[in-house]
Amino acid sequence: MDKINIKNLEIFAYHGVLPEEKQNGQTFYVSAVLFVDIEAAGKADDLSKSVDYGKVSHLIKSYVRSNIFDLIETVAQGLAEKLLMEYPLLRKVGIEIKKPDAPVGLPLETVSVEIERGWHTAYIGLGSNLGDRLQHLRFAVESLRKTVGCRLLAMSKFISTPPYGYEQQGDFLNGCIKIETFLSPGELLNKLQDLENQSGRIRDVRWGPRTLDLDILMYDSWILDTERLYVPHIEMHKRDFVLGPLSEIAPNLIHPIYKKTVMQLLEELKSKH
Ligand code: A4P
Ligand code: MG
Repeated sequence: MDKINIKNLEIFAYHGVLPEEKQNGQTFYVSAVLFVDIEAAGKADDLSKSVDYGKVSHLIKSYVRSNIFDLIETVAQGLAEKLLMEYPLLRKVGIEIKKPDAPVGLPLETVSVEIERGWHTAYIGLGSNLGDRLQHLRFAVESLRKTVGCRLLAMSKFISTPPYGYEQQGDFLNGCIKIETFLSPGELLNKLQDLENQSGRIRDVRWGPRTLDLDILMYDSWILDTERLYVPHIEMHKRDFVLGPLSEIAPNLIHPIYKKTVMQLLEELKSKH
């Protein structure tokens, strides 16, 4: 992807763990790599189709000066999030923060941190079969829409489905949404579990009744197999209540393990019934 570079912007600011760093301040050098598709701007000679590096530089300066953090890691993280939220055309941003006068007590040129953060596409499955089901699903969608670092891109219809797995329970209302997020999969799961808890969910029976269930179905085409998180969702290809709504908003999305589209997985599943 195309890039715009801002190199070694000099900013006097007050970040550091030691009290004297917060008191006296020191010079930081901030570099940013802005990943943005600039072909249209280049062809039309039109700044509104690109990201204005002048404005970005001023925003970086004001952010770095007006906050005081212990860690340059925190400065970099906050800055990356701020830029991604502020500039819709930015797909990804790289931030480097150098602190040449860091009080290390040894001769060195500089210490620095360097991070990259960007937007990812995720699909979330929603389910509820306790209480006001529609209200719970709406609450989840609206909360995610308002979450910093999440943008709602598409939403399926909500459908009523018979319980799968543990059958001694009421019908579910299911749906799914497509979001863009700069949260990592782990942070996104934290957010989803937080919303499940806010809806009053009590975890007792596995696959049992719940006010709100939010599962990460896909996260780009990443494959994750960790203690907390399995992505794509381990059961999604076996469930019509997932594939049905998903096929409505992403029929051609390819499952990175089975290498089949959502539509193909749904048709295969239907042919097994
Ligand atoms: N976890 C691992 N991978 C993921 C992921 N991709 N997304 C872990 C979300 N969580 C993931 O989940 C248990 C643990 O799974 C989490 O702590 C997380 O670290 P949970 O939500 O606490 O428990 P659960 O939902 O009872 O278990 P599970 O296995 O997630 O169940 P499912 O798959 O959510 O299925 N029938 C119909 N018709 N509609 C439904 O929506 N849902 C279920 C629950 C059963 N039957 C259903 C429906
Ligand atoms: Mg779940």
